[in-house]
Amino acid sequence: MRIAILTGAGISAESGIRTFRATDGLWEEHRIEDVATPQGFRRDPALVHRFYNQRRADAARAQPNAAHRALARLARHHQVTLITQNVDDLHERGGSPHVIHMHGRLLGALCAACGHRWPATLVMRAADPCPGCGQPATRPDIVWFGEIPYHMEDIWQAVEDAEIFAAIGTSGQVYPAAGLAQHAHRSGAQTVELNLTQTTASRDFTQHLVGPATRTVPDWVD
Ligand code: BV8
Repeated sequence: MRIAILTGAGISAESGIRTFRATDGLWEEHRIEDVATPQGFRRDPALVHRFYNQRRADAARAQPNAAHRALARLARHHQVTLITQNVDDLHERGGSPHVIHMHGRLLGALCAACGHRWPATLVMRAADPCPGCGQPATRPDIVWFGEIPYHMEDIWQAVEDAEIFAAIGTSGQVYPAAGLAQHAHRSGAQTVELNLTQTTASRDFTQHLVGPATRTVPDWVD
């Protein structure tokens, strides 16, 4: 079977990583414009680095859960394209061999001046010189609002080719990720949503598995 899977913050919630749009979510405490846009970074790079340094520390302490591990098992028996909006590395640590990080990675650094990429250190500062060009223009390798998500051609293609499309733990509020279910549906895939609740994107799915990811994902996989 060719299976395309899109994961969001909900799959890492039970590993102790905060989601974005819950009442105790990250966007309740931080304004998107301040910490997750290129304009915010230009205005106050130190604030943005503090936000991501904290998130890097939180992710380093978290452990993959039963849902991450179940998706790794699925890939042993099927042709799985695992697309995540998450910037943590819990899919990799849960055993998934190939993960497409469409919104970037906490473990990556990017030079805002020349585009060079290198592994992030736990604590980063904008004044850190780029190993490529030497400019003090270090930023997290994260796709912010208004920027183009990574690997979009491969993602659209995998979703179009999939026989099954599953979205796990995502609210379906951020595009283009939120448009993938409809694309899969129109391309003839069976579409399944795994979430704690119904979402604004639920109408794009033919099947709904409601409950915490650590229960619904292993049930669905095994
Ligand atoms: C782009 C940084 C052009 C990473 C993130 C006006 C109208 C329409 C669109 C736009 C518009 N204005 C701007 C846009 C475009 C914009 C957008 O969609 N805005 C929305 C808000 C309207 N999009 C962009 O700017 C994107 N770029 O469009 O470029 C383009 C693109 C392609 C081709 C050409 C041009 C860039 C988007 C990237 C944004 N980056 N953040 C970071 O710091 O982490 S987005 C942010 O939201 C997160 O990164 C995350 O990846 C993303 C999605 O959130 P979710 O993962 O879904 O998390 P959320 O909290 O919302 O939901 C959690 C879900 O889990 C809930 O449903 C909950 O019920 C569930 N859950 C909780 N616990 C569990 C659970 N489920 C199961 N088990 C549990 N235990």
